[in-house]
Amino acid sequence: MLTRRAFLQAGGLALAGLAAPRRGSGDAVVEIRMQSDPTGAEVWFEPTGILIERGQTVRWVMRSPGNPHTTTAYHPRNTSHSLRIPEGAEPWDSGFLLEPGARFEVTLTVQGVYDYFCLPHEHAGMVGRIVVGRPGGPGALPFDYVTGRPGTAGWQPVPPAARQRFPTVAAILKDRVVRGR
Ligand SMILES: [Cu+2]
Repeated sequence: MLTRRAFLQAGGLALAGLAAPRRGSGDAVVEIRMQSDPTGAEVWFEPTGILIERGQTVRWVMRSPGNPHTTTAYHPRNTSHSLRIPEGAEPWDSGFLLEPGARFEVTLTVQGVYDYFCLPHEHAGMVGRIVVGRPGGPGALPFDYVTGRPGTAGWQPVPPAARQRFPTVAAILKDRVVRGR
């Protein structure tokens, strides 16, 4: 199950965006920044790939003035996108985060691979991948696994520009944190 939490109090267990969660830190919050370069031409999640433990909370934080972003799970309930989170997990969609410092959190309790995107920037390759515990589920399958599969008619394929930007599951398992830039 996945829950949307109220903001945690300042001074809590937030880790710096690039700090890898340590073993046994199952209650720590992992931060992912939504970034853009000064011109707004480049947009990305930082880090883009991360390995966490079951039950950890992920917090996306807006760091991109004037360039709104979302964090949105690959799931048919989110504008008919392909399913790329575990079958037993709830999809999330933050809606637009506008102001620097705006944030959105989910707690991920189902093991597997979670792929997500930014709604306005999916075609610019603004996507990310989270592995919770051990990899598995639809997010661990190739992007074209939906082809010809019953029940997937109408699902939007992951666009080519986005496919190139996902870190591999192997890289996430090896490094725990994969930078976007
Ligand atoms: Cu974006």
